[in-house]
Amino acid sequence: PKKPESAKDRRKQISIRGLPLLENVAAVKKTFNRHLHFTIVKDRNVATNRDYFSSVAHTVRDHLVGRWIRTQQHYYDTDPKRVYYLSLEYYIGRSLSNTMINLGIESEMDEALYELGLSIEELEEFEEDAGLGNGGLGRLAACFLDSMATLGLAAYGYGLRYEYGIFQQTIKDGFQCEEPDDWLRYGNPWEIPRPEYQIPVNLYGRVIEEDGLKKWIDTHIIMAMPYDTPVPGYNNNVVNTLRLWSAKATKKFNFQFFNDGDYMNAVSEQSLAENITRVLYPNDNYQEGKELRLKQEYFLVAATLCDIIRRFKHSKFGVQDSTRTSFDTFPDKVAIQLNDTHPALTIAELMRLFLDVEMLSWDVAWDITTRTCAYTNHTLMPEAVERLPVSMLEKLLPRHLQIIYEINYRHLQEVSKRYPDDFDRQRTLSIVEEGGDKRINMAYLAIVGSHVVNGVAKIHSELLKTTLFKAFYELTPNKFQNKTNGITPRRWLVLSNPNLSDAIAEKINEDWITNLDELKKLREFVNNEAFVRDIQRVKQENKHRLAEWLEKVYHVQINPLSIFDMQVKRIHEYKRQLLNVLHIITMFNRIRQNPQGNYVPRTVMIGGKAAPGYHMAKKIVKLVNNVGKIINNDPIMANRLKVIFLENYRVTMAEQIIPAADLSEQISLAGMEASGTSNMKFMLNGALTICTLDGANVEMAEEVGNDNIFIFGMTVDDVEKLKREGYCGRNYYEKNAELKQAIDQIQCGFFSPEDPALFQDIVDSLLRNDGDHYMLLADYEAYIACQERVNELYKDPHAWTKKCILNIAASGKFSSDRTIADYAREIWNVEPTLQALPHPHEGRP
Ligand code: B1H
Ligand code: IMP
Repeated sequence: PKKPESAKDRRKQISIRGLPLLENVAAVKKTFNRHLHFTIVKDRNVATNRDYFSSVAHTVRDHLVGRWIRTQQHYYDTDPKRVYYLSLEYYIGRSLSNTMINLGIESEMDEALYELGLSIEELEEFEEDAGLGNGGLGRLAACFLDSMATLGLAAYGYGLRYEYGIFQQTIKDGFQCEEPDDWLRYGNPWEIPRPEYQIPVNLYGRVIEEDGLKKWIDTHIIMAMPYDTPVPGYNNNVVNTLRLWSAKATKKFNFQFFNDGDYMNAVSEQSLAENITRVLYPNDNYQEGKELRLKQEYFLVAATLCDIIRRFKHSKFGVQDSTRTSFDTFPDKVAIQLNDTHPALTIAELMRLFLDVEMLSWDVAWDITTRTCAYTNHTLMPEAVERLPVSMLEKLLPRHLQIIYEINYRHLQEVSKRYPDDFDRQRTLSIVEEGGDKRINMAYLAIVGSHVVNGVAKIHSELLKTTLFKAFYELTPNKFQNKTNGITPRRWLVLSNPNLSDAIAEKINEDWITNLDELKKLREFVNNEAFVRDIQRVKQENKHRLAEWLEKVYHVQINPLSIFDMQVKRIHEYKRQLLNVLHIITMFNRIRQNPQGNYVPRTVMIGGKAAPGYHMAKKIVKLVNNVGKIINNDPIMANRLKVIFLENYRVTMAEQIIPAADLSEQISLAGMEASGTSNMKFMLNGALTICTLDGANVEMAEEVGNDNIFIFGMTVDDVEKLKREGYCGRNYYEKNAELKQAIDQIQCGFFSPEDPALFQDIVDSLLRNDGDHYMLLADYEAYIACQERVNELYKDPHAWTKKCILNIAASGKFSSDRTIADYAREIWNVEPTLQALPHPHEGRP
């Protein structure tokens, strides 16, 4: 058989039809050598592979620059409505491959490096992930940036430049350890610092009144220093900007020290102010309520709004005038999207700027603010709702607290007009929560201050209306919308799975890259035996590559013919990794009980980070590792069952493993996962899904049909009903012998002989009366039965692969291009387009 083409070869074929242009290859080589010499300042005797990576990155960056400047110039000239995406997280991962793909220069780069005796695939490994996010919410923001640029929107991402991103997870003796993510250590070739555009941000101080005007005085000032990162669209010459702020002490920092002559203290204290953007909070779906976090949130909001207003005022408009003085057109020229409540102080800060700085009346200011802002909710989990102690706001942002009180006062006046004497309802609708320590409910502030509120999957958006935001829905039903999440097909298919991309392109060309609905055309080929074999071969190649890597890293023999069963996501009780473990233990016990039996072999992979302060999540990590250790060393399991904990799961690892998956585990308790997005990545890459009817799984089933997805367990209604009737985990435990055996093994230390009581708290969480909030045991039996259906189908590889093809063909809805087009038309009132800007070497438009 002929040697399989490398991943790169295949990607090359689809990213640009035809061969690399020789003059381009020559130019690339020249530029690369120039950067090695002038930028990195090394010669080839001393240059390391990391230096070569840097040189490649700078070479690629050069191709961005003209397009970037021209795009921004174009926005200035045409003054379209700007879209601002505000997020505390951007989980970007690497940028080199993605940039080359979007610019269409992959084959030239590859050829040039080959001629220089270098392998681009090897060099890519030197790029650190930009891990400025926790999980789905941050990755969604990154996919949105890609789609906004690809759809030609005049969009900007605004966020924080954390010096340390999400921690690096290492596993020591089965336990999770955290190490700081020093991602900037070797520099970041993609960012451009803009020290000349620093913006002062105020904190603390007090409010006085002068001539009827409020003044916020005696504040601490911290400078926000912008770093710009280019965001290229796919093949359209658009390059948008992601602007990340970094905290810098002011030049005059602590001048009282200077007056005392304590120069050393004054300078060393500067780093305190700079702590604001030191590190990303490592919590997913959990609100910690720390002062530093509030500072981060306000720092982002204040610097960003200052920039937005500056750009609005200076934008070219009409004929000659250079400065806008009226804010009447603000909502027509500016859309601000709040990625959850984390930047919700936007509402209060915009009001402060309009009232205290621009001197607008309250009514005008409020009208502009609400028509500009929109809020996306990403979770129903009560512990993730941001409720800021009033005492904290009073200290850090006294003027904003006043404004929030005033917003609430006027809001409640409207409420009492609508519902006179309904004091219960007035309390429910209050932004200020009384009792104990007073708090501000940031979700309520975001709703009141926005013209649209959206959830991230159909079921989630419905639940918002009937549960968390019921009273607000009844008050303003027209505000509420749904925007089902999506993923960018550039990173999650073209980049991560070149083999599959190629197989698809062979049949339906490559329009799907920017119009994912085109994948529907693959349904025509589901009975095309050659195509089925092709898809099967691609998956098998991907699995072989992963198996080799796993054996190298974990020293575990992997059966590449086994079902590659993956659950990769943050470790959280509601995501129910424990249910997966109960299935693993059940398989283990069945094989042990009857070693002669015929079993469909499986390799179960579980990966994800536990928040460092989340005790139960960390115990789950340890349990998975311990169960794996016992099973993987049991000769009876041989090549029938293996369990791998994927250490330090992150964007780059997702790209490597998802293309090799057969089975995607999406088993959260119905009603808990707002959407999920890894579910979509697996579907697009030809895995089948085992899932509950939660989040976007519901719509995936709708698109592909219930026969082509493995659905099990309670629905949201069933969960509701069971909660009402009273759930008791112990009943299920007593009634099901296999379940009882599995739990008993965990309890008695079968998987932790060195410390038999180690997992007592896990068992308690399942069996205690007030434990098991996520009703694992109620879904256990259905889950096991469903896994048996999975095995049955897997025995028929042909039937299995056909379903994979139908899944790929049905995944078009889950492109973030579709999601962004919906936001654009239904929230931002701008029109998406695939129309390219002129190439930078061509004349102006
Ligand atoms: C999601 C978060 C989140 N929802 C608080 N909420 C955080 C909440 O640091 N914090 O305080 C961080 C993250 N993350 C996820 O968003 C949902 O759980 C997923 O279901 C959803 O797919 C994703 C994107 O919408
Ligand atoms: P910003 O980065 O959005 O603030 O916009 C700055 C961009 O607008 C610059 O990169 C220029 O392309 C463009 N721009 C700003 N001021 C002028 C001007 O006075 N004349 C022409 N273009 C301008």
